[in-house]
Order: sequence, then structure tokens, then C-alpha cells
Amino acid sequence: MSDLKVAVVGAGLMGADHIIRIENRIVGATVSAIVEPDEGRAKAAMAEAPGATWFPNIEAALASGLVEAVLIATPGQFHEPVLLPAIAAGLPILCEKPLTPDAKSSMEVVQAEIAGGKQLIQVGFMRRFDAGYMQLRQLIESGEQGELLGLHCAHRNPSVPDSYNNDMLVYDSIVHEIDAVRFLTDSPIRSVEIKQMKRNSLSPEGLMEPILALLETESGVLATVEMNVSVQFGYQVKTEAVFQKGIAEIGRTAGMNLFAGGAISTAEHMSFKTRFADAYDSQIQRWVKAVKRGTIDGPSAWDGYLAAAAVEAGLAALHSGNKVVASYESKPAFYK
Ligand code: ISE
Repeated sequence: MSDLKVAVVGAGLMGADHIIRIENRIVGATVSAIVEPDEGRAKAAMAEAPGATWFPNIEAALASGLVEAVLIATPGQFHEPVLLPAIAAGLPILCEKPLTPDAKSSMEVVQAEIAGGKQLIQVGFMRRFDAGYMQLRQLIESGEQGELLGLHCAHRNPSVPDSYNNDMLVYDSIVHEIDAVRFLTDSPIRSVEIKQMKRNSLSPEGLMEPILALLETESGVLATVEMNVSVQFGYQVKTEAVFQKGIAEIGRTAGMNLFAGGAISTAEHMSFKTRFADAYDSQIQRWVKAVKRGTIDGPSAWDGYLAAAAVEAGLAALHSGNKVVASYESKPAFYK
């Protein structure tokens, strides 16, 4: 079977990483098009994918006949204008998280997909492909340690780009825990409450963080989330699960222990690109295989909508300081 011709939309941090991944590690796919309005970025990306053609917008790429599938890696607020024409063209899509930043636009995307009559969209919640998260989900499902009582999640970034704002703490970052907690517990988020921790004076001006979010699932599990984007020392995503009979921990960085200078040290990740490299590889490889079978293999547009609706509750909680209950449309038969 010939290689799947993928258009990568957005050649920023994540898009560039996916281009390198598809060209070097993924079997059965090639980057045939790079959609990027910024010429400098496009040129840098083309150097990694010599067979690709550069297009300044999605419409031109779709009209070229060079595209069989679309990978959207622009920031969340730019997803919908790419999703809608790609759906109209009937092409399979892997859309980086969040599907869109709010529930209304996510629902519009869901409705466009339903109108097209075929599930085309997979959302890039890559943590579902991480070995630790998959193992923890199995442990919870098995009931081996008794019932799951609660989760403690820590989501720490060394720093964030200048474009990062306060609301992104929820729609760009905690959105991962919103999906992961649902994935682990198999239950939607019922409510969100957010408290400010003591502000880190090293945080960029205007950012009020770290914050502590309390996610409650419909099944009654409470998850605490420390969202902290100015920790300086590294990139850390850890979860501790509290069961009736035991505790499970995932996400502790492993690797070489260095005993030197009177200390023991292990290198910490500095970016999600390395922390989740294996998860991204597995996500994209499984997506490529699924596309060839005419299906998806991962979170759907409906999962993207549910996350967006919980994010909306999270933003209201962040702005008001109150506990906010999420509200969801009922699940269309199309996704059952
Ligand atoms: C970024 O967009 C990601 O998706 C990372 O996984 C997350 O750790 C970071 O906070 C986000 O800004």
C-alpha cells in the first residue's frame, strides 16, 4: 500500500515535531503538504520534508489533489477554519487538542462531521497513548486495588511562551487532565473548582498561577490538579491514584542515575516533546493505520466536545472562584 499523503497544518513547535516524526519514524505515511502562512517557518519545515509542497492556506492545499489526510497542529483558536473545509472535502483528520477552545464551536464541528455521514476526526489527546496512563486505566478497570477513590495530578511546565495567557491554564493545559481523568475513570467531569495557589513571582506578568483545580467526575471521583507553568526546573506530568487498598503512581521520570558531587541525579524532561514522545509516535502510527482502514483509533470529535464543555465550566470556575457544574448536550446516536 502506498504512503498516506498527509498535509500538516501549522509548522510551529508541535507541527514541526510531527513533520519530523512522520518523515522519520512513522511507517506508511509521508508529509505531502505543509500549510503555513509564515514563510520562514514553512521553509524550515520543508527542510525536514523535502517531498512536501508549501501552501499558505488549507483551501489551496485541498484543491491541489496532493492531500489524503490532514494533521492540524495550529493553536486551538485556529482549528475550526481548517476543520470545516477538511470535513467538507471528506478527508480524515487528526486535530491537536483542544478540538476548539469552546463548547459552541466544538459542537459546530461535531454537527459538520455528522452531516458528512462519516467519523473523520480524531483529537490529539496523546496522553491516552502514554504507557503509564494506559497501565493505570487497566489497573482501575481491574478493581485489583479496590475502588478508585481519588487522583492527584501534577502538570508542570518549566515556562510558557509569550502568547500564553491566563485562560490557557484551563483551555490549553488543564484540558489534558480533563480528558485524562475522564479516560482513566470512564466518567465525564461533573464540576470544576479552581483556587489560586500563592503566586510565583517568576511567572510572566499577568499570569496568576500556579492554580489548583478540583475536578469531580460524575462517578464521584475527585481529582486535584496542580497546574503550574513556571516551575523552571523541568517538564513534569505525574498522577497518583488513591485506591481502597493501595496507591499507584505514574509519570515519575526514569533513566540514568548519576552519583556525583555528593548527590544522586536523574535528568528531567524539559518539554512535552520528549516527555510524551512515545505517546505521540504511537498516536500518529495508530491513526495512520486506522485511516487506511477507513476509521479512527483514538478520541473522537465527541470526546473533543465533552472536553470543551468541561473547559467552559473550568473557565467560569477560574473567573468566579466558584464551583461550576459542567453542562453537556446529549450524545448523538452517530457516536454510539
Ligand atoms: C501545551 O499546549 C501542551 O499541550 C502541553 O502538553 C502542556 O503541558 C502545556 O501546558 C500546553 O501549553
